[in-house]
Amino acid sequence: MAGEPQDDCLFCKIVAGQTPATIVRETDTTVAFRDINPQAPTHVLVIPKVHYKDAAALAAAVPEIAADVLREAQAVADQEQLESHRIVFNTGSGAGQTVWHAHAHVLGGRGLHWPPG
Ligand code: D5M
Repeated sequence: MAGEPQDDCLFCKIVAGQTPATIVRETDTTVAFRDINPQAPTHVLVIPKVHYKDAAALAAAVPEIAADVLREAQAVADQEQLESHRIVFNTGSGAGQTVWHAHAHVLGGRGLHWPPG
């Protein structure tokens, strides 16, 4: 069923506590943890606890939880005391998405160039 945990999903396993992660924040609907392959001094992922394959599917099905993810992404930036930061939802393989459970990247702690690659 839509939103239900998927057995083959790495981020569902992090939500369930079956795969370790360095969790920095958690709410009823979201988990934030450090990216295993950081691209900046601060690189945290914020995910919804429900499973949707990408940000577009999440926003369409449960916009209130998409808003929770965005609110928590900003809360991570505040908690990490980032002077400036970038919040990114890679959506689709052409945009570099590799994990098919919606997630926001929070990047900061260094200068960030625009446009990104
Ligand atoms: O981003 C997927 C991100 O997920 C990528 O930056 C690596 C990160 N990743 C993959 N496995 C893990 C674990 N186990 N812990 C923490 N972070 C992880 P995408 O936008 O899909 O390319």
